[in-house]
Amino acid sequence: MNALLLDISNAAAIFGGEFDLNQAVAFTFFVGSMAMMGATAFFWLEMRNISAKWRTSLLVSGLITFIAAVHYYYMRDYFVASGESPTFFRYVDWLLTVPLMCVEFYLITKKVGGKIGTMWKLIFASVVMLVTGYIGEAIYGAEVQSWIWGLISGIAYFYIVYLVWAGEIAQLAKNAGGAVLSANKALAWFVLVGWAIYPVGYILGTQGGLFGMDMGVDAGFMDVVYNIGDAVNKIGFGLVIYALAVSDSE
Ligand SMILES: *C/C=C(C)/C=C/C=C(C)/C=C/C1=C(C)CCCC1(C)C
Repeated sequence: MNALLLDISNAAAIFGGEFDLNQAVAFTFFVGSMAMMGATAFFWLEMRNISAKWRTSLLVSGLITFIAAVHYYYMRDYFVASGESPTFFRYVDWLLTVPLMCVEFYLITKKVGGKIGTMWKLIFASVVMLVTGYIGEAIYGAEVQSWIWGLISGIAYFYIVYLVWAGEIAQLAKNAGGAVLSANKALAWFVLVGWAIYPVGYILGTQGGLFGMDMGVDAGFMDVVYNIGDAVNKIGFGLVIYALAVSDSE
């Protein structure tokens, strides 16, 4: 409750004109947590209104936002207590939620012949992307070689982009046509555009992120960008799947 009051007074301070970046950051963690919780309730409660074959997809959508809601709750506390970016928690959150987003691609194409091996390729690439990104940001962030870790991470990212835009996932969606094809298109846009904010953030916010050049962007500012990006990516992703499930349940 104290936390809530603090956030409400933060909001008042932000909208009242005395802008304070730290308060804005804490506030976006708080709103992020609430938005993810609300989305979770929505996805799970809607499971009974759609045809049985789409329920697992909606369950996973809710798991993604639920895991994020819990992490956001902790990240807000960590940030308020230490004044530092909760990089570790953010990566733990991503390490759980991004592979689940990969599972979603498998689940929507499974009904048209999608293979479990494709799911593992996506999951493996996402783990490589995140582990190398974490090493580059948290361990070598202040050093020149952080851009090399960022590059390896970026290659894994583009492999995921390839799989969903032109590779196996895209082929399956094309064969399926109709609602699955359009849902895959929308999800692929999320991966290409929505997910791109993270490498951009890495380049701007990590000291050695761009070939060793320090772009000097404030970590707090990056937190706000990530918080907005996460909400759009995780809730938006789930809503695309919800729309597919509804259109295919009629
Ligand atoms: C809900 C959270 C999501 C969708 C997080 C996605 C994160 C990424 C796509 C991160 C990618 C990175 C690179 C491609 C290079 C630099 C390091 C990362 C980890 C920021």
